[in-house]
Amino acid sequence: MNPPASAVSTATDGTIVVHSYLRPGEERTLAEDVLDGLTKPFKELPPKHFYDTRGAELFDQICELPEYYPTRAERSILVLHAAQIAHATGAGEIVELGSGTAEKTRVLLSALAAAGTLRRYVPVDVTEAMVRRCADELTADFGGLHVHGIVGDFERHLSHVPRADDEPRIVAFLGGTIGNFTPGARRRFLRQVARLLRPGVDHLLLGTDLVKDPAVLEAAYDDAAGVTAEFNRNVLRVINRELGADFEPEAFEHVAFFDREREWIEMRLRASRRMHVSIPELGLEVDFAAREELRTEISAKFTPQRLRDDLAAAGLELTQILTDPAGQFALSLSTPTG
Ligand code: AVJ
Repeated sequence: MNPPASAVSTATDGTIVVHSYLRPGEERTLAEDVLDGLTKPFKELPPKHFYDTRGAELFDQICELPEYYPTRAERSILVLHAAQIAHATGAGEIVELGSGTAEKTRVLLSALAAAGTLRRYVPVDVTEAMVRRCADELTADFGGLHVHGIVGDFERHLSHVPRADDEPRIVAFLGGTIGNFTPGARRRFLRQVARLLRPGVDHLLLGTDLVKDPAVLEAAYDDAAGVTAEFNRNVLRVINRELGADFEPEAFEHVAFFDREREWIEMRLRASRRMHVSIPELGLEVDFAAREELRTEISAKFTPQRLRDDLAAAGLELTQILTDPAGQFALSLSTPTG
């Protein structure tokens, strides 16, 4: 285990510790991913680069859209079942992967506090300001709570998650972000997550969007107000700013469709005409044919059976699956089989 690039305690009484594993300017692996993705026969970019400040704002707006049900559905499950999750797990600690504003997590923290078990929160997020802000706010709101923040990428820095104590732990991965992984990578990632958990003691709390009417799914990723389209094009603005590229974001059309074979939503950007793009920081010149598409995200949708199978392949046994009243989204609890 490498030492953190920086370790800062912000509270004098030791309730907050924040460790950063990102060197300055290395919040993401953008340059490598762009070079890799834009030189493939079918161009693609990983979705994690959507989320600069503007991208995070646009995502927050998406969560409020009438068409985008996952956030509301997941929150309703938490509101309805948090006490039961607290009871079933007896958790003293929540480790949250991609914690962001921790907005939905508060529901769970409140339930653990009410059950009298809450002790520590371990947010893992690439945005240092987010980790610090939620550490400050949550320690102010939950008396006696310790926060051990990790500024890092949950795909690369899981080994820095502190060892579990005596109390049971929940590792939470909410929002359906697991859907961004392709099936093979998804199982590999779940196996890594499973290593943070002790069999029969600790639980993974996983949010997954469910397979449903394609029209409902497609509307959620192609809203009438065009917010998702802006979110999609934002990745080109990130590349322009960070790597000096000259993409014309407006010359790319937003494309979102449900792949019925693979049962995932795919988002793409389609070049409206032939285009030449320079990316000076990479010494890279990229050509787009008219109507050529660049894949920017997959968002997999699950059936209960697929969820069970993926978890099992990662050495995790599903112990509970909770859905919202409309049956749109699932939160599951699972524990290593040992
Ligand atoms: C944050 C990955 C869960 O896949 O639904 C929302 C991102 N993309 N609208 C999702 C997203 C387009 C979102 N996740």
